[in-house]
Amino acid sequence: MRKTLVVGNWKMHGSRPANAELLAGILAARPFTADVAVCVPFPYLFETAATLAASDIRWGAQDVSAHEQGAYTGEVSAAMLAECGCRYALVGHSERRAYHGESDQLVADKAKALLARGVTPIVCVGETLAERDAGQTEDVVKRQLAAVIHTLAHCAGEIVVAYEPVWAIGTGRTATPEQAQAVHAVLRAQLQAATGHGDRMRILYGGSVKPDNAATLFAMPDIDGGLIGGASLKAADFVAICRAAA
Ligand code: G2H
Repeated sequence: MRKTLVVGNWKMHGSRPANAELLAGILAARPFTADVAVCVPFPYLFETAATLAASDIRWGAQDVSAHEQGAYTGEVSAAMLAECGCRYALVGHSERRAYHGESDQLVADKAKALLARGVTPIVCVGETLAERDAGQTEDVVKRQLAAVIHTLAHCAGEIVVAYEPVWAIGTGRTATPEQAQAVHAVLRAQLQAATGHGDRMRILYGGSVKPDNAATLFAMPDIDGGLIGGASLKAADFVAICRAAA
């Protein structure tokens, strides 16, 4: 009942020639049974849109401002992302939380700004290694998600959640399917209790997903796809992950 979603997060990688090659490789591999999208750096959004517009591959951004418009130098608004045809935007990626001091509330406000413009937020949550070792995983991810649920209480529209344990990001160390499933089940129960339709909301796993571990992760009952960083930069790897979705 929940269609698998695989999203590439290019982070701060790419160039016009490299992007063209990567997108051509993805397009050539269609059709996919999963929904597929790529979240690209802002300057590449329009060109990505032009490349993908005639296909069923969607595109999105990696961040957004919580403000609607105004004197916010360097920021990009949700309305601008909508103009670029973005279907998705990431909010609260751990690299934004860690390097840019983003709070739970700011992440929630960004998600709200996106929904107001018809862009689906992919809300990232996840614990650090120290938090996991201290037995705080559940408390941390529930706190992060609670801010979003509270802020979006009366907003209509789809949200996607991505569980990304910080200790598994770009480290080559993936959460086991069982570790990830346990957290996903907690998040789904929280979504269900708050909205009544958590069973219809997609919860992605992110953190060193590769072609050789994607299928076992996606087979878990509450893992509805993946947010893919490093392995989304090579068409063959990303395509293999997209195909791992049953
Ligand atoms: C987690 C993930 C994508 P990677 O940040 O968001 O990156 O797959 O490189 O761990």
